[in-house]
Parts: sequence; structure tokens; C-alpha cells
Amino acid sequence: MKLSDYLAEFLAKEGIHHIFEVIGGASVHMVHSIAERKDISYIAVQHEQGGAMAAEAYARLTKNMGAAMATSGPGMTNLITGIACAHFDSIPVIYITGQVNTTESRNGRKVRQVGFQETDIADIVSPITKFSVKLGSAKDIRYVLEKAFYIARSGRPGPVLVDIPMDLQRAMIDEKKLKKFNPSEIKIDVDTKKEVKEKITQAISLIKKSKRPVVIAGGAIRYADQIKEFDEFIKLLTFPVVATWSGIDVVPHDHPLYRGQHGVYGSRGANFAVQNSDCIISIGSRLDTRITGGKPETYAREAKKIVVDIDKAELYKNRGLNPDIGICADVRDVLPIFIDALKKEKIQNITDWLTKTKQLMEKYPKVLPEWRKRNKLVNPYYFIEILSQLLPNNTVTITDCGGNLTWTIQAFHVKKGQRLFSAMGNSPMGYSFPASMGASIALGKKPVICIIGDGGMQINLQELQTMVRYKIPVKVFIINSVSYAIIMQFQQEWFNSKYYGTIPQNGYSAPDFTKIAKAYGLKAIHIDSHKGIENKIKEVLDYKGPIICEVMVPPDSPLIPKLSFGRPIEDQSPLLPRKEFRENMIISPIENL
Ligand SMILES: Cc1ncc(C[n+]2csc(CCOP(=O)(O)OP(=O)(O)O)c2C)c(N)n1
Repeated sequence: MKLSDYLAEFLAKEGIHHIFEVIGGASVHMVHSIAERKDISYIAVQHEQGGAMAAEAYARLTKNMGAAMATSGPGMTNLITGIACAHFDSIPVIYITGQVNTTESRNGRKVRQVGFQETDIADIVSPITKFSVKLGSAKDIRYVLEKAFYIARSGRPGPVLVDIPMDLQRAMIDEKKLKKFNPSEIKIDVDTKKEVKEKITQAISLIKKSKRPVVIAGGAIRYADQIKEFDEFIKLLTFPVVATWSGIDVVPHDHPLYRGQHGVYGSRGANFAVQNSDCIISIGSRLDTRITGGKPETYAREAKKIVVDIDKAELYKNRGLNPDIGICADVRDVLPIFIDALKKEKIQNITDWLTKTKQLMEKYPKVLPEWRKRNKLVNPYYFIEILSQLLPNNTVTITDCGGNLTWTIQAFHVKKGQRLFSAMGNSPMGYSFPASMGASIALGKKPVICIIGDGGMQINLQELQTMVRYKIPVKVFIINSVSYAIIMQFQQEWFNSKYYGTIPQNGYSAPDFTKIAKAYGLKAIHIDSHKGIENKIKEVLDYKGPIICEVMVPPDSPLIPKLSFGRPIEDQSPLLPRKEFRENMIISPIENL
């Protein structure tokens, strides 16, 4: 059997039905072998970055691995930004690259390159993959693929890369004689079941002493497919729940216990709840600085911290936030045990705290009434509010980076069954558009909502052709500020409003996206005021097929609330009047910064 045929069969047997790729001389054998099968097909994107990101979102939706392929040299280096997205958000994806022939490779010589387009991709991506390897011998193909799949899916999931020289792609192999991989070769350093049980017993004793507990819903609940279990867990506790950004779609926002998303751009009510808490139970979040603020030691500073994280290095990273009880295990191995243990306990009633946190949430609504009134251009928070009201249950929405990401996370109201995500850890401009196509393909070409800025759209604009060619029904909402809105806010605060590189007068500019849509043969809708906005959004949502909708917003649309560096997360800008701020605090505020 030809090795490239073996590879195609292997991917198909693993349940991968699509691979995103741009072909090149060093990958033709592999693309050909995929194309010749009925159970797997390739999607030809225009740029490998788009393919890498589409594969990442595909994996999030199928709960299986995603796959993308590139040719040697520039093809493979173009994958890197997408690989980093999978790495930082723990998404299992296999990246396969075609390499120059073994006889033309450097093989340890101290030259930069021997073969044309030779590049050491396995070395380059080693810090942003869980496993990256160049295939050294055709007979190792089974071993390498099995190992790559096992590593990508086990422990903290993540991307892997297998680089295959051209001569090996076309080599003939005897499948029956191939070396197998044994999972016992890989040690996953997590707590034993016994340790998990013991720590849960200790955690319950802390929980039972608390008067102001808060549960934190992290992204790993979704990745570990534990949505139902988490729902049962919070019902048993009946404690207020706040989300991280990656956990934004874990709990529907009308859940009686939900109190909002928290962190640097969190809602004020959720931040006050966490900061006043005396016990946090964090499930599946690494509690990074976007959540804790730049000084993690100020985060939930009077709370006992029970933290569930699969990654020991994250749990004990020692950056000012130290768990009182750290449970190092997969969320799917923790929640069932926690639930069983809680069923045997009588958990205290915390009605006053539930009421207090609810009042705080309601006191600081996501969208202020005055934002709904504008004569010219669109307030981005108002737009997200209306869009999210109109989206049916089970819709998938993917947002990009910068202002549009923040406005979406702050104003979106997640309904039951809806998905809302972005590449939260890497956060590159240009992610949400190719990711939306990958998600749509994963769902059998279901419509997917893409939210993106004018800057982000220009990064992967070329993928409009992929959307047209494959008729992928993505609804692209470009929130067009004709600026890098989020960076402008940074320049306002720290650079005396000198907008270098962020506005048309100073370097940055954006085209007319409605005209661009026309060039690609796409329908486009333009929204530039609040008048009739609902009907225009409905028209986009009702349209069968791909469509672009440009939403014109003011260039300096602010992000509110936002934490200024150094402050604890309860004290976001614009700063509240001090009297009001202190009234919201149960623990001592830190005000002399
Ligand atoms: C690939 C990449 N380059 C640069 C950045 C830095 N950056 C973060 S947000 C942003 C501006 C985004 O502008 P736009 O997409 O128009 O969104 P807006 O903030 O205006 O909503 C930039 C340049 C980045 N995140 N990714």
C-alpha cells in the first residue's frame, strides 16, 4: 500500500471527514490519496492560515480531531498562527505537512537549506504543539500517527504536527508489518482517582463553611463535554455561577444561578460577586490574567480557592494566585465524583448571598439604555444585543479579536444550546471568518454567525472565495469602525490619544466591504443607523447561503467596563463614584494604588 493512501485511510478511520488544505508539490501525493476516497474529502482554502483555523473550529464542533494540511516551506509556515490558536485553547488538531525528499534534506548539516523550500517545521512549531515530528522512515507511519492522535486527545488536549517527506509519501509499505504505538509510553501527570476523592472531601468541608461561595465555569467543561454534569453540579450546590471567557457558553444566561462573565472586561456584577466571595470553586479554567487582572494576588483575595485544572503547571504556576485545594484531573473525571459526594451532603442555604449577587448583576446591565439611542452609526453593544435576541437556540456564533470580541462577550445573551467562542488564548485578528467556515462544514453546512472587525476581516479576506466556492452559509457581520477600535482605547488611556497606525489619517484604512462582496458575487447588506436595524439583521439571518453584513460603528466606540492595569477586578473603569463602589464591597477595598 502506498503510504499516502495509508494516511488517508487512517484519518478516515479516526472519523475525520474533512481536511483543510492548500496544495503544493510536496503535498500532492497526500491530497491525491484523500481525494480518491469517499469517506474523507479536502476543502481547498486560499491560505494555509485559514485552513489551520478552520480545522481548529471544526474540532470544537465535532468533538473529534480537526485536520489541516500544507506543503513544504511557506505553506507550512503559514499554518503557524492557527496552530497557536489550537495550542492556547487546548483544541486537538492534526496538522500534516509535506516535506522535501529525505535525500534533499539537511540531515544535521549546518546549512540553512538543502532542498528547495526545505524548512524545519517540526522544530519551529515545537513550543506550540504537544507533539511535532518529521517522519524518518516509512515503516514508522502507523506508530507516529497513533502516537500523534493519542497525545492530541489525552491529558490537556492540543495540536500535533506530522511532517512527511515526499519520498516517504510515495513509498510502498506493508500495513501488517508496521510498528504499533503503545499508550503506556506516555505518562499523563494527573492526580489519581484516590487523590481526587480525598481532595473533593476536603473541598466539600471548605464549601460547607462558606457564606459567600461562587462557582466559576471555565472552558474545559465544554471541551470535556460535561455541560449536563455541570448543570447538575451547580443545582446541587445552588451557588451563584460566573463564567470565564472560554466558559461563556457553558451555562445559558437566563439560568437562575448565572451572574455574568467576569474578569478584565467582565460585567461589574460578576466581578463584585467573585471579589466579595469567601470561597471560589473554579472548574476547568487556568484563571489567567484576563480573568484575574494584572495582579492575580488581588483576585478573590479573601476566598478559599478550590481549583480543578488538568494541567499541573497551570495549577501551580505561582503567579500570585495559589489554590487552597488544587485538583489536577480532567473535568470529566472530577465532576461525576463531586456530584456523587454532594448528593450525600446537606449544603447550606445562602439565600441572602444569592439575592445580593443577583441585585449586583441587575444594577449593572450589559447594555445601558442611553446606548440604544443614536441617530447616526450603530452602537456596537446595541447591535450585539439585537443580534443575540434574534438568534435561535442552537446557533453557533464565532467572534474575532479586539473590540468586536469584547463587545460580543459583554453584550451577548447566550441561550440554551447556543455556542459562542473565539480563539481566546491566541486571539489573532482574522480567526472568526475561516473558523466559521470550519464550524459550518463540521455541522454539515449549517448556518454559522461570524462577528469580525474591519481589521480582522482584512487578514483573511481571501477566504471569501472559499465561502463562495463551497457555498458555505456563513453570515459575516463586519463591525466596521474603520479603525482598530480596541487599540484606540489603549492609545487614549496611555498615549494621549495619538492614534498612530489605528485610523485612516495615520496609516490604517479599510475598504468598502459591500463593494468587495459584489466582486466575489456575494449578497451584502449595509447597516449604518439604528433605524430598521432589526429587520436588516433578520434579512441577513433569513437569507439562504453566504452573506456579508457591514455594520458601521463610530471609530472610537469605547469598551465598557474595562480594567485599568494594576487595579483589582472589582474596580473597573469608568470608575464608579467611590460611595457606590464601597457600598458594593463586603471585603476591604484596595483603593490606594
Ligand atoms: C494578527 C494580529 N495582528 C495584530 C493584533 C493586535 N491587535 C489586537 S486587536 C487589533 C485591532 C483589531 O481591529 P478590528 O479587527 O477592526 O477590530 P475592532 O477592535 O475595531 O473591533 C489589533 C491590531 C492581533 N491581535 N492579531
